[in-house]
Amino acid sequence: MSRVPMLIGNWKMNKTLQEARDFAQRLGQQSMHLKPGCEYAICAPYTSLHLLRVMLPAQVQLGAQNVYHEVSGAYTGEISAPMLVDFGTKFVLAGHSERRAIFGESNEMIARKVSTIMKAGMTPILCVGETIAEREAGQTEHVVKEQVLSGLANLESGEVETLVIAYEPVWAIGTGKTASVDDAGQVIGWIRQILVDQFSSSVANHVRILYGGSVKADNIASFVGHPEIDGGLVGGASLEADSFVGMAKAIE
Ligand code: G2H
Repeated sequence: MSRVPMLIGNWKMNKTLQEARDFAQRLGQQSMHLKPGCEYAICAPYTSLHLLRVMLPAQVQLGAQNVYHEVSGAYTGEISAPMLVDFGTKFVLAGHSERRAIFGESNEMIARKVSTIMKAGMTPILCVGETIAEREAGQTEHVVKEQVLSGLANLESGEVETLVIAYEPVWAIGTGKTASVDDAGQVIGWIRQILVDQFSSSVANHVRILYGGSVKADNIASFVGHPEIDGGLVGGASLEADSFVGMAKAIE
């Protein structure tokens, strides 16, 4: 089946309000390049969500980078799913390797976030990927399988088919190194097979699986050209509107 491709920006901990405003204005000036055949979103810091909701071109949806699994209460510093829904947030990242490595998020915590996001009516983008040590030890398939299955453990199959998975090999994130298209396609093929085995072919065929890791305007077309790869989750190259548009043009 043909899945709608996606271009998702992950701003990480970047941009003041003024910088976010400048981005949105510049993107708005070039919004004619954002085509209906592709889905676009920016996963921004919480502090920019309101501004982006008002200023982003209508084709670009709003995403967040994290959420807490409780709805409200004494959880100082956290943000809940209903709060994100209030902002018009459509996508939320879960399990990004920086959250796993820097903030100690376990597969179990990530599974709770994934179901919280889904139950709130938003779409989780479950991020998975191996470290260089795991790759060199031949553990990529095993690590990714565990991350996928545990991340989806609290979902029904009807919920699984609406979600997005991003395969981001840790060694390719922000390093300028990318996986080869064939390597990324192979791992994404494994992920789809995991979904077939655990759920069904129909479910697996609906799930969009993105590649992430040093994606930019001059390499995104080759990734999206691979039949298994449904788009890109992009950090550094999503920070400038011209670069975001360059990627949008490349995957038209
Ligand atoms: C991976 C990616 C976005 P970058 O973290 O999630 O970032 O494109 O900068 O490697």
